[in-house]
Amino acid sequence: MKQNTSKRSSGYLLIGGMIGVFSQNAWSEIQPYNMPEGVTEISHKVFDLHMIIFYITCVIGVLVFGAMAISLLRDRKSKGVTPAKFHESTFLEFLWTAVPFVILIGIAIPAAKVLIEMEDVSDAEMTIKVTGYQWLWRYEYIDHDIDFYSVLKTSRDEIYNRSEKNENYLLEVDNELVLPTNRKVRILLTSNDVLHAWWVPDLALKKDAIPGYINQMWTEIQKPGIYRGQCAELCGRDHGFMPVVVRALPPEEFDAWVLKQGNENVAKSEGISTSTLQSNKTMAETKASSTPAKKNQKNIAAAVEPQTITTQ
Ligand SMILES: [Cu+2]
Repeated sequence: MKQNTSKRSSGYLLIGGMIGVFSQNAWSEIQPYNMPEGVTEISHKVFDLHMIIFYITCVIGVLVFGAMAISLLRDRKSKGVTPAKFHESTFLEFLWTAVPFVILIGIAIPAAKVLIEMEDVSDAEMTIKVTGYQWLWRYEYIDHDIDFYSVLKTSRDEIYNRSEKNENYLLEVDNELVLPTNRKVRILLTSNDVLHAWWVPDLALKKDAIPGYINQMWTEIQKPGIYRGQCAELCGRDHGFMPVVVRALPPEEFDAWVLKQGNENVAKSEGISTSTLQSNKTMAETKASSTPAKKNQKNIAAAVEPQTITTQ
């Protein structure tokens, strides 16, 4: 009996040691594969929730599979163990209903708090309307009269392996969504054709863009930088070719950018809205052509900003 206890405690020590070594050395290696912590208060909260729930599931996993392993080894038939005979144990039934219920409530309370906070778009300092198109995004700065389209910048040569793929392959656009840091920005989200989803992991923002319906979300970025995302709703052939790129600038730089854009973009966008629709039509018509993607890329790019085509 004494031997058994010492065996058991050395086993616990081994497991504890393994967990300790793992958490110190491997954590930094695993982190890139984990959910990003992000650059907003909400994204940090989402990350913390994710980790808490991950640890809870780890503990449950260890307990359940540990109990199974122990009983498989210790109480096996070959050892002459006779099964316990109990039926309709009220206490056990109460226990295995109550314990998961308590765990779920324990998870639901902090999760609901974060969800409510995520949905609270009140007191936003500025509003941006995002519209999904097959296969590009349109950004309208409601308070600043800025309006532009954002199209994939990766060249078709890279896509078809005719040239080396760059670091931001399929995650780069001609016109980035420029946002200020430390300002609450409300984002209205809709679509012009099919379901899309606007997703930027570092901002913990991901919502469907639904035609005929306006979704809303908000963000307040804490750190200047470039944050990349993608369309996250299968929206047709070029679903993988409509990335989202957000450039977060400090407030002063953002204000300077707004001044610079000014009326120039308003004038530009008025000419674009009809030509983009035409280009989408052309895209559908050219589906059967031999290099449709290349042709379509040209069409969209031409519609958006003829002078910036350098990708072909
Ligand atoms: Cu899409």
